[in-house]
Order: sequence, then C-alpha cells, then structure tokens
Amino acid sequence: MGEKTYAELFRRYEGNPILRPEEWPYPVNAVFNPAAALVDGETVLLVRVEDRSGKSHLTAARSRDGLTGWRVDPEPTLLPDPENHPEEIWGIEDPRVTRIEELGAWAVVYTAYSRGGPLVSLATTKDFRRFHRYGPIFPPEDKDAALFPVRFGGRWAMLHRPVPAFAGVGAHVWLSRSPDLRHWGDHRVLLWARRGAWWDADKIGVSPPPLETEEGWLVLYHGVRTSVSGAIYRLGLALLDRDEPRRILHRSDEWVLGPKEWYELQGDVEHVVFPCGWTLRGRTLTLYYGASDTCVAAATADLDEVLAYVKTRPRDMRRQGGSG
Ligand code: BMA
Repeated sequence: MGEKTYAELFRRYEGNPILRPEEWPYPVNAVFNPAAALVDGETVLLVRVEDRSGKSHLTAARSRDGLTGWRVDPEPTLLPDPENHPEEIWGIEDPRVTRIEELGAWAVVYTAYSRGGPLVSLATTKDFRRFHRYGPIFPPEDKDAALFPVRFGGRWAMLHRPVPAFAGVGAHVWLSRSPDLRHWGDHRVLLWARRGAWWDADKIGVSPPPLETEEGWLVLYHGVRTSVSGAIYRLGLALLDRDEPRRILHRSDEWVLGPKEWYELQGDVEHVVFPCGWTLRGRTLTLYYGASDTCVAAATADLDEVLAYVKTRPRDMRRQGGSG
C-alpha cells in the first residue's frame, strides 16, 4: 500500500450535505456538529439543532446505511432544562457520544451554555430517547470534551479543552481522570496548540471521541487558524498509546480535511468543518461533521489507510513547535 496523502484520506460523500435545516421536521435555523453511534446496526446521529431564537438543543436522526434515508425525530430529543440546570439557559451544543459497556449505556458529553460561560456536562442514555443528566463536570470555559470508552488503571479518562483566561498562551487539549465519571482530576495537557503559521495554531479541540484500534487510540482534532477574514476550522490526526493515552505516538503535521466544498464555505459561519462523531463499520470509518455551522455532511475513510498515514507522521512534538 502506497503512502496516502491527506487529500485522498477522507472522501466526501457525493450526496452531501446529508442533513439540512430546510428538510427538518420542524422550523429551525441550522443542523450541525452531530455525535454518532451505532445502535442495533443503525447509525444514530445526535444532531445539534439551532432554533430561530439562536439557542441549541439535540435531536436524533437514524439511518440504516449511515448515509441515506434519515428518519429525524419529529420533535427535539433532548432540550435544555434551565429550570433544573441553569447552566443550560442558552442551550446545549456539540455532543460527543461514547458507548460504555460497563454501564450498558451511552455517555453524552456536551457543551452547556449560560451567562457563566460554556462548560462541559454529562448525561447517559440507553436508547437516545430518555436521558439521565449528571450535570456539569468541568467549569467554564471548557468545551470539546470526549470520553474514552474504557477505564485505565481503574479510572475513566476524558479529553477536553479548557480556555485559559490568560491571553496569548493558546487553548490546548487536556486529559483528565475520574474514579466515577463525576469527579475529575489529575489534569494534564495532552496536545498543545501550535503557534505562528501552523494550521492548528492557538486553539485546538478534540472532535469525535477517541477510537480504539490495534495501533492505539486514534484521535481526530480540529485546529483553528485565524486570519483577517476570520477563522478556518480544519482537522488533524493523532495516535495515542493504547495502554497509556498520555503518550502521544504520532501527530499529523498537515491537516487531513479542511473546508473546500460549497457547503463548507457558505453558511452561518464560513470555512468550518466540525465533526463530533464517527462510526466504524467493517474497516470503513464514516465521519459526520457540521459544515459552516449550517448543515451536516459525511466523509468516509479506510481505517487501515488512516492508520498507515498517521504512522508516517512525526513522533516528536517539540521539533514542530507542538509544545514550544
Ligand atoms: C466552536 C464551537 C462550534 C462551532 C465552531 C465554529 O467554538 O462553538 O460549535 O461549530 O466554533 O463556529
């Protein structure tokens, strides 16, 4: 197998966008940034839906093949609950879903938004119809949290992206541990945003939850480059040690998917590809992403090609300004 370049790795589905606000069963402004899960052989997307007040909620969409024939819940599936959860008064956003066999449930980590700032909340569900809220687990400002599906040395592990109030130091991906999913500690930076001209300078965040492979934990993250025309959201890869995710084995120097098609270039926020979920059927990885904060698109990749590619990427972060 020849070395793949980033341009060939993820192939956009020709029927993109797969979900659009115009086709939603009730009036909405935008549908984007979905979590993804395989449930009884079907793909379930938990889609961020922005209503016409500007606030977001989550709605499930189901498809047998993961690309066509979507059945969208006729009403919101998970609404903000500001009465019991004031941290959700401005909406709930950008879910990531992880199957936790130990609980016999899916864990949903999402951004809860209020005057206090965006923070990370956790809920569980067994059927994507009823949800049990744990409430906030990381205080503001924190987003882009994704849970590993297993414990390491008895403790759960979460990737997340706190934003330092101190300007100019960048916003990085942290790894934290918990004995019970509620109480988190042992916080450490895992992936540093790079600096200067890099595509992932200044601000990065994990996109879908880490995927366990024979080679290690595959991580797809978004990097933000800001210019005078605004921000560009692109995606890069990292591979973490299977037994100790604190160890980064490889990290891509180039981005592997960036805005290019019309639906990624036009919309409420232009030049954005923002996945919150992926599924693995056989060796086919299907990535689900919000395009321009307006609609949902899909891209597929061969897992073996992705792993072969990421393994050709550099090992030593310091040499590429990763931690400098
Ligand atoms: C990030 C998140 C995402 C959004 C992206 C681009 O900060 O808020 O929900 O898709 O910005 O606007």
